[in-house]
Amino acid sequence: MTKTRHSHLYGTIITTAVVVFISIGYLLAPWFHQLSSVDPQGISIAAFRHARKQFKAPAKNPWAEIDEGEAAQIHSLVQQSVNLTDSLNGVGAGDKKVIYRIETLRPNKTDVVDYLDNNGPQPERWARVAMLEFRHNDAFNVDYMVGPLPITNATSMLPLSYCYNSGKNWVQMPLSDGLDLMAWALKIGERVTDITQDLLGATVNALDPSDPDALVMGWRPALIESGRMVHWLEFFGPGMKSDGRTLLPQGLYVKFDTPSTNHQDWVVGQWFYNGLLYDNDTVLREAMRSPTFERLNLNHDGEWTDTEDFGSSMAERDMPPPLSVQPYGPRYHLDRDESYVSWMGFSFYLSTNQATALSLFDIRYNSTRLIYHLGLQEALAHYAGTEPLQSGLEFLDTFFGMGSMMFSLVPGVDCPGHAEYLDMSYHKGGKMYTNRNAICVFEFTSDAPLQRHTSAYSVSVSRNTYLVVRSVSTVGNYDYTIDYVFYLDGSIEVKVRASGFIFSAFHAEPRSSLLTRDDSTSEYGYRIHPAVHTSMHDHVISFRADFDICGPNNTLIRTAIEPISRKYHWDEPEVPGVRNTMHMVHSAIKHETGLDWPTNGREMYLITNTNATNKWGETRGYRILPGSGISNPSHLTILNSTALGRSAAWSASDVWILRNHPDTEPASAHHLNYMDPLTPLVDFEKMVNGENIEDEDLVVYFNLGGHHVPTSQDVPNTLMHTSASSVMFVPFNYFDADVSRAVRQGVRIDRRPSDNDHGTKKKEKENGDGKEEIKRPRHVPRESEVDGEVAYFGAHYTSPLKVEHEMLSPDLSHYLKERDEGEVGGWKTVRNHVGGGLPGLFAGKERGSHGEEDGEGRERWDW
Ligand SMILES: [Cu+2]
Repeated sequence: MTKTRHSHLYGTIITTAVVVFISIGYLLAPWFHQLSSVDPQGISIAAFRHARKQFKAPAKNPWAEIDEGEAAQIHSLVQQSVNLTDSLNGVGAGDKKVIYRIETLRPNKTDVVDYLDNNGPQPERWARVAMLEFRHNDAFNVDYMVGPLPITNATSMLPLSYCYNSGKNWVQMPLSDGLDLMAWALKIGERVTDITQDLLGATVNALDPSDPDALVMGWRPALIESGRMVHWLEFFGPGMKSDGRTLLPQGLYVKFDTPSTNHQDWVVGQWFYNGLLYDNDTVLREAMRSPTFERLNLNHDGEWTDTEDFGSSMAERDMPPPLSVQPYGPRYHLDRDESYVSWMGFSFYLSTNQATALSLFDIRYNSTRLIYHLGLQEALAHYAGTEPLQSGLEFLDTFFGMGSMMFSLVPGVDCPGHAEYLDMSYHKGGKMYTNRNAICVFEFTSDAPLQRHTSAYSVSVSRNTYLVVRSVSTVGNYDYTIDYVFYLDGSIEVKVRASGFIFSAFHAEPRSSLLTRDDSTSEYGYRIHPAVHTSMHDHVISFRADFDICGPNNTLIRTAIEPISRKYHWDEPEVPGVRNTMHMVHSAIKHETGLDWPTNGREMYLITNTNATNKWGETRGYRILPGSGISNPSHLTILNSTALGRSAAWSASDVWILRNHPDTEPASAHHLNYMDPLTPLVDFEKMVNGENIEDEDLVVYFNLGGHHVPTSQDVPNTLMHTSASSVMFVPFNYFDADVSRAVRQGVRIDRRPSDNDHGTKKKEKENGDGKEEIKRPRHVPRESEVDGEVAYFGAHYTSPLKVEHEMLSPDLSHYLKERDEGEVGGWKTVRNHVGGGLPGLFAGKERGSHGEEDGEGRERWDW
């Protein structure tokens, strides 16, 4: 072997070794039995395993959630100083303050960047403390900042308002306690037992909310204004088994007016039944005595609301399905202490929040930051309908806690059997809660290849393996599965899939009439049961992406793909006039604005750094575009929603591009906007104020979701593949070429007849066929890669493996349990203590606990 040849081969081996080292995990030895300590390609499994075990984040996670020790310190500090603190009008006799939430106040971007990029000091750690403050007849949620931590003499407690563009640090709550309202509602319900028994065939049971035969009352605000709230309530049918309460509206409604938090001021308003308003229950009773009064069909719970069918059997169902396995263990690296992940060139930190669930921070590719922050902001579901409950029904789900409702995932089903899990911990009402296995991380190989090509000489195909970070937020009737997906080419996808029970409308149909189709009611949905209608609604789910493409200063380029008629001199004389063709038109967006996804994909939105070019002189950037799903993610259909007020202006467009003020405008929303829609803490509309956005730090807000018009196929549950939407960030001249080439795994198969087959190749070589030489790949596969005419790039399985049963069907008997350290082999149950669904939505719904305790042993509505 010549020196040159030797050097080349040496280089190849080094390169290949590095690539293989990165791309093959030989971990989790318990799952792997057949492999010797050194794999066939000469890579030490032990070394890889060691490296993975030793893996450490490059820095402390600056966004880590407050831990139990910190929370306890803060709690006692605030308790000591609570009477001294007064941001409002003074504490008087009978007034009260309750510590509600303690969580991390995320540090300023400038401080974090200095820490991560310039070896600057670790950013100061501060907490956000939310207090419930009761003053006379009014209730307030007041936000404070406490820091720096750990607590010393330098630690102070200050009003937190710098990150809210209202300038306030408080929200007046229209109710001091939602459970009070619910209890009152049940009392009113009991007062009309004769009416409900007659019309609905059942009664409420205020004494036993778990009574399986009792009616419950669902609720929506008709008006929220300066501490006043007007509510419409509807009776819903009994049905504890399936949790399908939202499928059981019964068509009797009552209005409540609560002008203050004082019960003495509360007034029962009109009643509504079969399209008619009744001034009070007495008037309704009188009407019911009339022989012409029409009683309507009812909805009864039954098998139809059950999500599961354990009874049916067929040969195919009784065979287990194909599943993903990971016999050598994961290939990503995870530092659990810092919630830091690295995979195939990507790295990022994870951070959780009670309202907004999971966020990713400092997303880098090959150590270069792409995105500083990527995370959920708010999830809106806005309904419409012909009856009082549905007509203005809207939910801003962070109010209920998209993070605290990240319930435990079910291994092997929510995520593949080989996934790893992280917990979600949070401090509320004086207690630390942990949702076990709330986040899963796993690699998955798609059924479809990443790349392929068949040439005359060979076929080459690469696997599409990607990394997923997943969590599910179950907010009442709906389950949102949120994925952050990383691809080998540097692409990132954010995807939301919804499942769970729809919130249905009552279909008013007299009992005397036959089941007929009524065109007038198909304006808002479709009939799915004798007295149930689906209710059209829009899901608009806001995400924030703080891009830093080759540095913080970026420009959004809008590249239009347009038809054009142009004359080209070479066309003559055959084409004497213009040629009808197309071209691109590039323009920078100069001012903050909202954009919609262009029809026919005729424009590309590119986040670029106009000062950074790739090897070819082209501006480096990432394209933002709708990804996979059922359709383009949509914005809210309703214009200037009466119900939303100013609380969710971000829902009006698909995408927003804003000048980034990461410290003073860190979010598009606040989870208490729901309670103060006219003067919200964070008013997104104010953030879009025409600032110049060329060559500035930019932030992109984009919406996922869609127009959901449920049909009979949404019963009993909406299916995820019919309700998925995603947005992708795809490198766009960011790299010099496709970077997945270096990390992907696949195979090239020589399609030419082998030497043994008629000696064709030998003849070609002998003939000195130059064309053949040029066409042949120049990479000389190592011997270990070559199996005859089959050349693998990256690793592949070389021998049979034993797959542990645990990977195929994880042991779920430990679900919601954790090992009791004091007892060998003992498991103790840990429940997700989150109040059992959606307190405040239904009175009488929950089995057991309604909500959190307020620290005085009293149950309180989960604000
Ligand atoms: Cu929906």
